[in-house]
Amino acid sequence: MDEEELQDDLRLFPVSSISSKLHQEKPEWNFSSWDSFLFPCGADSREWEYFSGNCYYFSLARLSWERAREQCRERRADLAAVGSFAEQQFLMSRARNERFWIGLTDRNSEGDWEWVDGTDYKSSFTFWQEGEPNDSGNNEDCAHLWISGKWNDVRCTFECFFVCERPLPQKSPFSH
Ligand SMILES: [Ca+2]
Ligand SMILES: [Ca+2]
Repeated sequence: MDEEELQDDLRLFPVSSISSKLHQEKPEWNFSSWDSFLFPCGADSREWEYFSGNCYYFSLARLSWERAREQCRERRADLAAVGSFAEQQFLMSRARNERFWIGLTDRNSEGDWEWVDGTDYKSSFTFWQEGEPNDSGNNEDCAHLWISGKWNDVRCTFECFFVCERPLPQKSPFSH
């Protein structure tokens, strides 16, 4: 509504009537609703960040890829699967050139990269650093974000930060 319409509304509905109207609607717009609106990933877990239908957790601790994945699963999530450049941009804006594990590995079969969420690797977005993945020392099977957010493979026992991802909770007003 523009300013003129707003003025009209204020004339039609004196403040007292608006305030009583708000009061009546309280059950619909209670604190819990506002929390879901302001914190779609959960008001009680504000370390989770929302982006495009998913919630992301950026770890403060460094762990091996396997331990990192366990930590994500304990949070009802999994290591992040990067499905688009938009998602990549979001992740790199937070990773800030630090190493963060993502849910991409070729542990099962050398050179056959697999996303933990089942996304088909061969037909999907990739963002490897130039010259990577290089399986250095024949022992690099887990992928992480690095300089400028580009991906590198490193040994899975290396300890670095990690990013978990989970779909937005169903109860949120943003989900359909
Ligand atoms: Ca490898
Ligand atoms: Ca490498």
